Amino acid sequence: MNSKDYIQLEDAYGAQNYKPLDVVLTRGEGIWIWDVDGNRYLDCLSSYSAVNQGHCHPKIMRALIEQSQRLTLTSRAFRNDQLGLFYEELCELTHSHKVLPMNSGAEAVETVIKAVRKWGYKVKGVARDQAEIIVCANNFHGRTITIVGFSTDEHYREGFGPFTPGFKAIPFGNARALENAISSNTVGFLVEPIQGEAGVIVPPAGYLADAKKICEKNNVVFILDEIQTGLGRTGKILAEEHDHIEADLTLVGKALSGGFYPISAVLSNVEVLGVLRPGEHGSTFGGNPLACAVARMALRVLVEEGMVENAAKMGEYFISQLRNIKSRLIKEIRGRGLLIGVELLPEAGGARRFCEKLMKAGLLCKETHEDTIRFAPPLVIKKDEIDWALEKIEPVLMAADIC
Ligand code: IF1
Repeated sequence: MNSKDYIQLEDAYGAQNYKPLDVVLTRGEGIWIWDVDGNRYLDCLSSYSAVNQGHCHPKIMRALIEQSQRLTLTSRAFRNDQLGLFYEELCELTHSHKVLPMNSGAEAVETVIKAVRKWGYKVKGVARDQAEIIVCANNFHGRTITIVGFSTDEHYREGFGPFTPGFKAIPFGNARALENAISSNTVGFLVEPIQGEAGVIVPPAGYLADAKKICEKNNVVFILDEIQTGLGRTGKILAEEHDHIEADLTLVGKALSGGFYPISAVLSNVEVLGVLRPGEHGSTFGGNPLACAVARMALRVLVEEGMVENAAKMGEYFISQLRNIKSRLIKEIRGRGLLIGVELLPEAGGARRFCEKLMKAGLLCKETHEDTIRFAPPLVIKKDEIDWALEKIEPVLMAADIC
């Protein structure tokens, strides 16, 4: 079978909830992935930052295989020998005190919504069913009904109502707007340190620190969604470190397993998670031994192999070199570490075509919000590999004929 055969099969049987590039991948190693026709590509998406450690990292693979031959799932009706060690190692790395493990990023977001509402009623004294959570315009926190209900992007909401009440959206990056939006019913402020899906929108310096101060002053829980920005992506373990702050609650996922297995977690620096009593929240697979064993190794290689420092160094280099490309199509280049967005001017006709051209040149990336190309390679990328990528990117961005 060749690519065309696989595509036909997928289209014949699959729901059409994605419009993927027509590349059929079959093998991955580090920053490289191969399609079924033997073509090699540099992965500049890292599965939206779930493969920070590089594809099929041998040590994480070994941890998966070894644990899968011992014990995979016990349910939380019983304990297992991986969970406590995972908690301890994750808390040490992120300066957290409590962990609640889940599976997908959206489940971690739903968990934090439940916990912070319950904290509002039990601790802050908000009247029953009146709790309010502030979010930012152009947010992306997942795809459940509650989460898309507080999205400001019609594309994610259309046809899925009615939605969950109790959310208020404010402009991203504006601390004053946060202060003005807080009421006596406000229990939490949920925000991404950098808005990934919105187009790699980096807030003004000090915004997160100001937001944290405003939350502290108003007894509001400050929640950072680091599912995409966390675990080294921006050149720090957590993106909050750029503002020298610690969120009250932090969400991690994606690269928590290096792309081997769905695992996410809610990390707490205050006793918000303490309001959840036995039986009030959970999931079948949350905190299973296989996920925990994989996550423990994924975190270990991230640190032991210097991936976070590499992301900082290589990200700085990648951004500086992109900024040297004198293409009249580029509106702005944004990012931190290896989370980079190249926004094109409207006259470029949308970023998708550039991603298709880059695919033909051997580089896989993804457009976001029409005009922005996201570059987010695995954190193990080396300088000469970035140079290789730039040799493909420059001609595509300089090509006048693409318009
Ligand atoms: C898709 C992008 C989309 C996230 C943040 C929570 C979640 C995500 C900051 C939910 C997930 C993924 C979902 C995936 C594509 C990708 C994505 F933002 F990364 F680009 F969709 F907008 N918080 N983002 O980025 O985590 O439940 O997916 O594990 O849905 O196609 P999840």
